[in-house]
Amino acid sequence: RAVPGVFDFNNYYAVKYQHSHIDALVARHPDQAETFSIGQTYEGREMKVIRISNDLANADNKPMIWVDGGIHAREWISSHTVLYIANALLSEIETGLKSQVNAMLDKYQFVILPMSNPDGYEYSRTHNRMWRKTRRPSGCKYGYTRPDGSCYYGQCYGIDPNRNFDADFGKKGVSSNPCSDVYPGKQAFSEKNTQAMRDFLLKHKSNLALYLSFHSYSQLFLKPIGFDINPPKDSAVHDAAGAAAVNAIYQTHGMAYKNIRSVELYPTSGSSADWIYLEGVTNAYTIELRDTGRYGFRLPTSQIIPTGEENIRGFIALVNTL
Ligand code: ING
Ligand code: ZN
Repeated sequence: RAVPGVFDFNNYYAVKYQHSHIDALVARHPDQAETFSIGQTYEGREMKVIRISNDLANADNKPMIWVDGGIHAREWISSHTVLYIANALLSEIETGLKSQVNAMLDKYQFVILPMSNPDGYEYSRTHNRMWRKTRRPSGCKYGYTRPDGSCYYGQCYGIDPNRNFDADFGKKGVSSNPCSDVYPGKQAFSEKNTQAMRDFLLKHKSNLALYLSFHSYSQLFLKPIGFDINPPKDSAVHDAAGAAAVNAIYQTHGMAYKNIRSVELYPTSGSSADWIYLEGVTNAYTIELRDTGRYGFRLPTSQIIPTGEENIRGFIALVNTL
């Protein structure tokens, strides 16, 4: 199932290698794939997407499906699962799904961002495996800044990108301490990586059939919204979409993913899915991948392929509810 000479899904890879894999995929499928950057990060890395369509010249005639991963640095499985989905859409792998994949390509174009927080991911690879946030200096610990601007208790780094979107910004499931893992930033979209996503998604929002964001871990299909215990007006659509996805996932390897509203996990403000939902995109979801805590963020490489296998099937089932 590995991609000979190009990418095998038995390892976690550096950003550079993930990006060159996207280039290799595009080179192998010039009439079905293209790549471009939607912006740069604080440390200057590209926000590199792969766009997949069977009618690239007129791709905007089809409704768009957006998939992202890697928004949290330590959730390594998420970007690799998103790359797995991109490979499956190009029938590099999962050739048994070809007719279902091609049926999706007849209806939709796919814009895929495997690595939406590359600065944090590289920091997690090289300095602190449990890093979650971006890497921009964010303020002083507990907010204690000297008059000259220096810090009493130390400099903090990073903003939680999944608290940095403009949805009930700064209210729930956040901390005002810039050193916290859930520091949302001074204002919504303070980070270059979330700005890049905002600008691209807003430009295409009227054409967006699905927004899907992969995280880990806990095995959950998370529906809007995170900051209100009352179900939103589209909850029947959401329930059906989630049921289809978790059922297809379960059929693959017997892994149980729960279908819940994100507020039922814990209340949160500022998530990407909630923001795009409030912008009018009805189908906006987050999937928390394997596992349920045994390995947590340090999911063994032997589970990359099975996680990909169950999630391409969940993805197809989800798209078929749209
Ligand atoms: N979990 C998500 C988080 O940002 C989430 C859960 C997703 C909440 C979407 C609300 C909306 O906290 C992880 N593991 O990051
Ligand atoms: Zn996450």
